[in-house]
Amino acid sequence: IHRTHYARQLGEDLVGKQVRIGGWIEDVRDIGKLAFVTIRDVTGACQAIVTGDNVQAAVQAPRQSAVIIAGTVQKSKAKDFPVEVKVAEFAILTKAVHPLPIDPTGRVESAPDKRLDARALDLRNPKTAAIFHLRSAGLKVVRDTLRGEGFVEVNTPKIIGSASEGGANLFGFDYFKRKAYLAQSPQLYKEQLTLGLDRVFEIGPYFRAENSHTVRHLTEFTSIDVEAAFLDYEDVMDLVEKVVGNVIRDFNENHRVELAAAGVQEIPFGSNKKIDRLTYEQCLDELVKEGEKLSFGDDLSDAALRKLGEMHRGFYFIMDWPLKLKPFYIHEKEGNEKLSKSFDLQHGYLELVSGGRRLHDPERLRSRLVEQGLNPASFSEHLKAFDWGMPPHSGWGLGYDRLMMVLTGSQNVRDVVLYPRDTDRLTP
Ligand code: AMO
Repeated sequence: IHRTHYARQLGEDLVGKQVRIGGWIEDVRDIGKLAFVTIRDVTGACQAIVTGDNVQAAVQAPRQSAVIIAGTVQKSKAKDFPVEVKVAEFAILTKAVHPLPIDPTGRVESAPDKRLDARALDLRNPKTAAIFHLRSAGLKVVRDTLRGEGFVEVNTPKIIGSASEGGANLFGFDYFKRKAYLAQSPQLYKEQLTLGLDRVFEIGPYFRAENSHTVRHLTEFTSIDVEAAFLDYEDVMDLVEKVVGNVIRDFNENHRVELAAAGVQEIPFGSNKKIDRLTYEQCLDELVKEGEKLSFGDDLSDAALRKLGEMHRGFYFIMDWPLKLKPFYIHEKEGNEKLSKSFDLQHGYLELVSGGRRLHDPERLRSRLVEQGLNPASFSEHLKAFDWGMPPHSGWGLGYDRLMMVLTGSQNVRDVVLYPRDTDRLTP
């Protein structure tokens, strides 16, 4: 079952050499005494020339069956392939059972739901595969960037005993005769951890009982969360810029092939690698001028964000939101307590990141909980850490699925998630 080379490695330097290639059958052209078989593997396609006793096996092999071939590399006359493999051994390892639910070559377009139903097979489509190669590459850049800034990667529980974001949208379930919940974010843990680890980040799945049918909401999504002691909110905005900028640079410089397969030539990211920082009030003014009926304190509706997204193409921050629109843990702005030290990173209408400076004073945190109608007693486990010398801290949560959606030019978050979960979808 072992191979010596991947399809992409076959070049003129190998002419005359013996190779074994493992992959799947994409196409077979039967010309009587011989057959041309296109074999694809994760790196690309190659051509195999099958002769003699192997012709019948090749011609009868169902497309997409797993095969291994062995033979000699020779120059090819085919326009798509500089070299080909003259096959001595042709072994079908597992037959694909037809009809297949989708055509992974992409020649016949399949409905999105059908593709998701057959996701593993869909990954044989180079465009789909490219998206998930990019997704993996991006995570490496994020990890490298954050580690380079002194962040420690942590893993906090996903089964929790009380809400972390205030209570809405929680999935609850029975936990050995007690009530437990799926984590909506690592918010409380990551804040506590700045006490001892100073700078932490976590990449993990979070869960929200979000009853919305949109192209950007899932019930399970991947978040990149950071939290850092002794940094203010503008410092962690710089960090967002660095993380997102590094991912974009890596994709543009090192992953052109995958980007092109996904249908993207180059990801634009401003000339000076800086992202515009608009305040909430600036946005409000711009929107009011455009005829939106909004006044201070109103949240920005989907329609308003779409309008704003047309005025500010690409990435931009909205900062200094009204305090009352933000969760209990967000710090007010000194000198104007109606405002908060908070921000969102937007791409057009789409929110990618939320973050801010947090309250570190336990008394103020307690009174904020009460102001927001929450019971401090339910947060006692969290609050006790604030009595152990909590440093001032700031952080953010970045929806990685949404970032990948933007960077791969996908219109639906489901395109960049292997096995998406939403109100309708629980399988595969
Ligand atoms: P927030 O609730 O804004 O903030 O979430 C942070 C980011 O996570 C992504 N996201 C989602 N993506 C897909 N489907 C969903 N249902 C979904 N919900 C959220 C978005 C969003 O911007 N604790 C704070 C972050 C912080 O302050 O550190 C939080 O969870 O991209």
